[in-house]
Amino acid sequence: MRLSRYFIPVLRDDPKEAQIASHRLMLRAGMVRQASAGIYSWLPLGQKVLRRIQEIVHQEQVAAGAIELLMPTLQSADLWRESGRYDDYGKEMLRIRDRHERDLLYGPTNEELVTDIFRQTVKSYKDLPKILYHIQWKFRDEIRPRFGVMRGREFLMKDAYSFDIDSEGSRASYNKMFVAYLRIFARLGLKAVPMAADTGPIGGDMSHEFIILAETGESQVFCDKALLDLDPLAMDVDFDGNLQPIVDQWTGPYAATDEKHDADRFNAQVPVDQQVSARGIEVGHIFNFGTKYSEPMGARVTGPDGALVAAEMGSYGIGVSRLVGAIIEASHDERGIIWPEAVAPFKVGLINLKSGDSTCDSACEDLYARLTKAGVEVLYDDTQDRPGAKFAAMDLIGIPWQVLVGPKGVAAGKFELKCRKTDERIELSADSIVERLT
Ligand code: P5A
Repeated sequence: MRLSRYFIPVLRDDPKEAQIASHRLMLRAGMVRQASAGIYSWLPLGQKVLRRIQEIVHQEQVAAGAIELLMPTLQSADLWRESGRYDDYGKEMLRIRDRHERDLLYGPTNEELVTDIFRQTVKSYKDLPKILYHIQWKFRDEIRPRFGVMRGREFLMKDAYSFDIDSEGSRASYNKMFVAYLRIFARLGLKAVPMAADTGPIGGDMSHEFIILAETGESQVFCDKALLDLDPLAMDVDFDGNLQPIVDQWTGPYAATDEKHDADRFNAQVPVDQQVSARGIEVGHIFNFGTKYSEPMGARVTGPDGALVAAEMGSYGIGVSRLVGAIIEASHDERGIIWPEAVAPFKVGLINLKSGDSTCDSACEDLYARLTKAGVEVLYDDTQDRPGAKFAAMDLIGIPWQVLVGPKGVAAGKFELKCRKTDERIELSADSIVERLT
């Protein structure tokens, strides 16, 4: 992509409304613009990152056996009356009335809707287990939307729902999502710790929040430092096998959110020098709630003995749009964002230090064409800005690799390759640069 033809409206100054780094940097790097309180337009750079995250989430959900569908954002209030949550949900639910005076709502979550789909279609235990998921916008009329996309009113969520014939099966589904979540967050370059958590309006008695430690996090959390040293991508995972040993390994050491914290147990179980007490960002939350929805909504299937039983269910959420902010909180410096390669909007930023100079232009065009042909996404700064401004913008946007092309380099046949994260720079020939980056 040529920057001159693209759309990245960067801001020179810090926006006043931004209290935390990710919010400030997302606005400054031209990733989002606020449409109204807690509601954002995703500009091209933001949308690209959002897509990258979704792609990883999709891959890992499918690998774990989940099946994608797409449910609407608007739901009928009647379904929520059946589960009893229409009144319980309170002011966070955006209620809408259509021209026929029917009550609708903008979905804050989809337990009711997916249970309705299930009860209409699945009749026998032979069709179980099933895990259905989608990535869809949600609306919660948060009283205090803040920190940009971290606590929005409209936000993108991946939500999955499991259906099993008995609690044992339901536990196995929970474990699949638990392990899939460990892998997803690790692939996104994050260290997320599963912690025992409260269930709130979703319900049930088994629940884990996946938390990233960050000073700007909204939750107070406590855990054993040992959990921070585990690497989910080093585990051998067979989603068709027994995942309990992996889950046990991750739930054995102490980890709890504020609401579930037990100071006595923490002190007894974790040596003082291993105790972590910190702020955290909740990027995922999984629940096992048995028949809380299937029973009142009549989602029953025939079991092996011919008797009708309510499906055992769980639900599993990831804050996809929140993750964009969370990744930035975990990976930035005073100059801007540092994207992990897995989610970077472009892999390479190609900076022409003298646009208009024919030798620089042709060296850049050559590199741009070769990298693009090799399937590498390049943002080519072909604008007339000063080099200083180009460096600052590229650092702000946070593309992992920068290639600097100036008259001296062209003359010597060497160009500077800079790593955004380490600031390391090396001089290489065009061939070596292409080789390194592909
Ligand atoms: C699980 C999936 C649920 O809604 N039902 C379907 C369950 N869980 S949850 O914890 O309430 O939300 C799941 C994740 O969504 C993100 N999230 C938000 N992101 C941005 N702004 C918000 N206002 C917001 N509220 C929730 C969190 O990452 C949460 O873990």
